[in-house]
Amino acid sequence: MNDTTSLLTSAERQFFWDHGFLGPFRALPDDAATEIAEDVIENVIGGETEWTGPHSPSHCRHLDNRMVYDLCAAPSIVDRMSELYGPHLILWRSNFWCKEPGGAEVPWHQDLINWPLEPMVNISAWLALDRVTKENSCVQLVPGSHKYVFPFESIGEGPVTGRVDEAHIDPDNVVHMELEPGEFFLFSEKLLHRSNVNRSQRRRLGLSIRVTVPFVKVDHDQVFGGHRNVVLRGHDYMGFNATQDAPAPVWSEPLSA
Ligand SMILES: O=C(O)CCC(=O)C(=O)O
Repeated sequence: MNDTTSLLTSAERQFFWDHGFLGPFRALPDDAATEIAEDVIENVIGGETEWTGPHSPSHCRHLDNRMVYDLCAAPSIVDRMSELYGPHLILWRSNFWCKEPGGAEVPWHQDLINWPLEPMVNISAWLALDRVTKENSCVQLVPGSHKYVFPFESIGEGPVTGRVDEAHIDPDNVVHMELEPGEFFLFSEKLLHRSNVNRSQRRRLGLSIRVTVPFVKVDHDQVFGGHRNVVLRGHDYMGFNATQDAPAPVWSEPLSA
């Protein structure tokens, strides 16, 4: 890796490998993120849609909405992912996480437990579109937990299907990932994380962006019937997954910080 053109220092790359997360970094300006948040609420997860995938309308909207795809493809995010996972990156999933005041807890979990990837290789970005603090339930995470797979209890078919018991977590080793609109952090599919009940009067909107590499086989039917990957960077040099193009552009400029 040529450090003169890298966004990440070698110390930051080492931090990611040691701790399973990295950030925050900025993907887009604060005011642009705030404007996009309203667009997402009104037109993506709140608007009319023919999208009937699971967890519709919050899940995998990069497949049918260019604005969502552009968020997933923000160079600040993809460049950093590429410095950790290489030049060929595959976008296979995305989820909006909108918590209105009073919105429910997301329990401690590791993302890998129900993901149809073989082998299990994924890097996620959690991008804040609202200001995210402890009060409105920022993501909490356990540094270093990505080195283990924890036992879990099944909790159903929601966006999170398994809960890891709090007994496995040292409360003194929990990081609260507070973010300004437009900021994101990166994390591994094995990192233990959760979020609290939203005890504030402020909404909390974020987007999780899930990215793998071409040698990982995705069981598309387990994501949903008709699911496809989108090549985010480089090319799909294996070619054994189904892919589609990104939705047609509506903006002339890529998002930048
Ligand atoms: O935003 C949340 O509350 C949970 C996020 C999460 O579990 C994830 O992005 O994997």
